[in-house]
Amino acid sequence: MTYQNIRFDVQDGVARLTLSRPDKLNSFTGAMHTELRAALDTVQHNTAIRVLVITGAGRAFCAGQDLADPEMTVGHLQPDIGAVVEQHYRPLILALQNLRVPTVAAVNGVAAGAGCSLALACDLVIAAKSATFLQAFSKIGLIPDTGGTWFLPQRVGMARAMGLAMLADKLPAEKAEAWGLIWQAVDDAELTATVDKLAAQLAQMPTRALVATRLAMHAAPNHTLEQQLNMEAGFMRELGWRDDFKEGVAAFQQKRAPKFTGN
Ligand code: T3D
Repeated sequence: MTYQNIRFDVQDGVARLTLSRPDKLNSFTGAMHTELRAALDTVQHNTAIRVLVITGAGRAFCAGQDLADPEMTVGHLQPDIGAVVEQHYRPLILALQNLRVPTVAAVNGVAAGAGCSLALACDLVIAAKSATFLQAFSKIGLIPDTGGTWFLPQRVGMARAMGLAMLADKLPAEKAEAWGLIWQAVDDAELTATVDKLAAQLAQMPTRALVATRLAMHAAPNHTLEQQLNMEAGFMRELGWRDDFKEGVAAFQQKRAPKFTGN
């Protein structure tokens, strides 16, 4: 597929997806969603890929839904926003949640609305210190979608999630780090190097274990302790048969660095 609204490249096991409508702060259009789906499908099926990095072109990460995109409305007089969410945003977040590789959001600038939710749907969020996180939804009479009502309270607790969602104040990256919304805020000039190093590290790690960690962590809030212990046992059983477990133990015993393959 030829991409017009994103850039997508793969190198050394790292897939980089750049939202690329910088003049509109990389806001989502129907065309961009189509391209995102294609890129995520490539990541899911190309076993050479071991990590996905998502970032934005220009000064923003993503300003959420393009509020001027006619393609995103279903029906002309009364747009069915629920249908837009079901057709575009729901599949996007489920694809990320079920992706077979770890994901990193490199938040280079403002992440607003569904753009903020997109970042929070990634396993690790690294932001430039000048970046901000904005639950823009209440300003236009909507609720945090694209998983926002799920990710926000899990990451920062109910009091902060409610404050962010209702008041729609911009949260600076350093405060987002202090609140546990994101993993790390770094100097703007350090963002690319920090993310490149992290991505290279993740690409050498036992991929299946990282993804099982994501799935188990996110399942926990809806499980009893016993259910969670059962889930952990199931993942441990599956991972214990894998090459990467054998390699990890062998490397430990032979006092050498492991060479994980993601299998
Ligand atoms: O179908 C559905 O609606 C369902 C899905 C909903 C999910 C959602 O994401 S709802 C939330 C949508 N997003 C927003 O409400 C955010 C709107 N944008 C802003 O609040 C601000 O732009 C920012 C806080 C993100 C950044 O502010 P600032 O001052 O740095 O930039 P700016 O001047 O406002 O924007 C620069 C340009 O980008 C400007 O275009 P222009 O005037 O230079 O031609 C602006 O219109 C454009 N832009 C920014 N955000 C959007 C956008 N254009 C379309 N849609 C946007 N979301």
